[in-house]
Amino acid sequence: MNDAAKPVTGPFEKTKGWLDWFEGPSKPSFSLPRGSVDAHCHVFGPGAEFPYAPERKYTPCDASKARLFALRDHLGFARNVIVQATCHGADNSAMVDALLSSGGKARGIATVRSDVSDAELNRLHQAGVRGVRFNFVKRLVDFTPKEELLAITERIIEHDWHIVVYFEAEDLPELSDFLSSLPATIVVDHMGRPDVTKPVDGPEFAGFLRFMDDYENVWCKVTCPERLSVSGPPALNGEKNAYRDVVPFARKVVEEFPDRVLWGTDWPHPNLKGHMPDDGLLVDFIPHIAPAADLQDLLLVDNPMRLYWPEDRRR
Ligand code: 0GY
Repeated sequence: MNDAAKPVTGPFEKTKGWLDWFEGPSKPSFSLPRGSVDAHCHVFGPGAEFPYAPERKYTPCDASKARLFALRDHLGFARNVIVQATCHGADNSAMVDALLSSGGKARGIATVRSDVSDAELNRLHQAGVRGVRFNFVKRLVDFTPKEELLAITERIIEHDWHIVVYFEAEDLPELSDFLSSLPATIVVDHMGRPDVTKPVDGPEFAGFLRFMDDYENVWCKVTCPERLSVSGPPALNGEKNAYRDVVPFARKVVEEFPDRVLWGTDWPHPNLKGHMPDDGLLVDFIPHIAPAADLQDLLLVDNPMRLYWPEDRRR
């Protein structure tokens, strides 16, 4: 129940209308396979310790590493991939601090600039960073020229990192040549944000599927139904069959590209507007998009382990 507003510490004030993460999530009915990875989540601050970036587009409530790790254990995940949130800009301190406190159970995706030093890249790698995020969503970040993104790519490929990309569906046609030219694995956030009111077999989503089909280095996070859904129902009040309008999209990607998909909670769910999901019920979304046990194993264990912990893979 979200009855008490959660704080932001330090000299900050939450963005007006900010929805705080859900307190007391339910226990999922779906039993996650052993060794499951939450491959998309964030930490926010705490602001008093890790100040939010001056260039940020929103100010969240704090969402600490301790809360993230408690959620991991409660839901039944073994590991996390912590993605640098835009509210921290290119200061990766909060994310790195979480990685270093995780006992090896978290890897990270950083935001860096092309003038990042070798020493800093080495430090990030040692802490568990395995990729960078290129964010093209205009409401979240200022524009970064493609030359700068290429220069960053050149810096990170020697570490064998990959690139997580976040864009809106309408921007894929303009971006696809650029993204497919990058000499690294590309992981697309939230299925490229499809408009789920359009048909799953319509031209827009077909374009995304073709992009994945054409480029074997492109992976996809089948995440964020709570962000993409229009007709719900939301993962609240015991609803174990939530976000039905998103299911056909995610299920299609899982079934067509079973060894290039990842899943994550997106906790603490920045910038949601209508509701804040119960993360336990969000986990109950998984068997609707990956109904068979072999698909669940790939989505939740084998694929993220291959990308983030190749040295610990079970096979
Ligand atoms: C997400 C989604 C969002 C924000 C961020 O880094 C971020 O600020 O990722 C969003 O507002 O869509 O991927 O968690």
